[in-house]
Amino acid sequence: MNKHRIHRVAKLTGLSKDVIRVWERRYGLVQPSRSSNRYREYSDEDVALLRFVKAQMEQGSTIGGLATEGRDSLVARMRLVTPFTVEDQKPHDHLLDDLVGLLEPIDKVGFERKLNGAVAVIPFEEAVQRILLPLQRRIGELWHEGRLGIAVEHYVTKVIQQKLFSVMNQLPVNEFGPRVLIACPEGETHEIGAQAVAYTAATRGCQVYYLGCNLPISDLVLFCEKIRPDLVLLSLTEAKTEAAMLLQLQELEQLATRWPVAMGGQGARAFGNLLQDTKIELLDDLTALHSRLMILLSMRQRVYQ
Ligand code: B12
Repeated sequence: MNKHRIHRVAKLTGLSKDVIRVWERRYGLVQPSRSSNRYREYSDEDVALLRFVKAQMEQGSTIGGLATEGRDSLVARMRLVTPFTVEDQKPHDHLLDDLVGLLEPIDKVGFERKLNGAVAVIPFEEAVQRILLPLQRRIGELWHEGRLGIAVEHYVTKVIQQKLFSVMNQLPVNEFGPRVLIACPEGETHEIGAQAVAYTAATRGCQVYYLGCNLPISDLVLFCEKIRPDLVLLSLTEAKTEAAMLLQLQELEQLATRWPVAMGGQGARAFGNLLQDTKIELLDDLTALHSRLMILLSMRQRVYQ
């Protein structure tokens, strides 16, 4: 996860450096760690929390009241109400142009330095939306147009995947979180959509079982019997023929009689009409996923209260 110095936190939140320091001293909602040279270092969650506190105050809350509520409760509330904003999703087009320019001929050091530098200075969730997913689309399109070799495409795809996994692996495992299984059905080899879904579910406090791409439905069923998931999320990027989709839906309908199943991705959206008559939910995008996960999490909270 990224660490941000106070001047960047001020830029990202719209709060002055003085206000951030005073809130730390008086209210302790955000307690930055210190770098080896004693600079304050704030996590992505700290930045998100400060943004949330600022928004709450603009709607009439006081900092004293919010501080009394406490960090844990505020973080829980923040997760319930903060979906992706439009601003968070705007691709970083200039950066993408620069990155693509460093690929032919390949300049590994230049490419990774530029990408790492850009990802490190904004909250990671925003970097996923504005840099990593658009980069995957851009690179894929260049490959499809025959303007980029498969080896270079694979290199960039792996860099993107490593980033998503390394951040996911740093998240604490929430043993009480809902069990969410994520995969791409057999035949689907576009993986990044599923990974973005896994990352989103993990950051919302779910226990994520990520099974990757090309998973036969029969094996998915066997695995569900072992882990009894609270939700199965399937990602479909490629639109199959209608006949192939109908066959796959038949199998998935069986699964959906036992566990909640939802699908997303452009391949699933293309067959929204077929999904309408099934038990399988269609989730349009990551914002819809966020809302769906919030329902799941609030049901879970009620069970444990
Ligand atoms: C990147 C890409 C590739 C990469 C895949 C890298 C990888 N390992 O994943 C490479 C270059 C290898 C590739 C290859 C192929 N590709 Co390709 N590829 C693309 C491309 C450019 C982007 C797809 C993508 O990854 N998008 C990034 C994700 C993050 O965005 P997204 O798909 O929109 O997903 C978002 C939402 O839909 C949502 N979401 C996704 N899943 C889910 C699930 C849930 C539950 C929820 C809630 C949300 C959700 O979240 C995402 C983030 O917002 C598309 C064209 C395009 N511009 O879309 C073609 C495309 C998907 N590919 C296509 C094809 C045909 C292929 C090949 C089969 C071509 C071939 N003949 O060999 C191969 C085989 C696949 C493979 N992996 O080898 C076609 C599919 C056509 C169709 N019938 O639908 C497309 C549409 C290109 C085209 N215009 O023809 N491809």
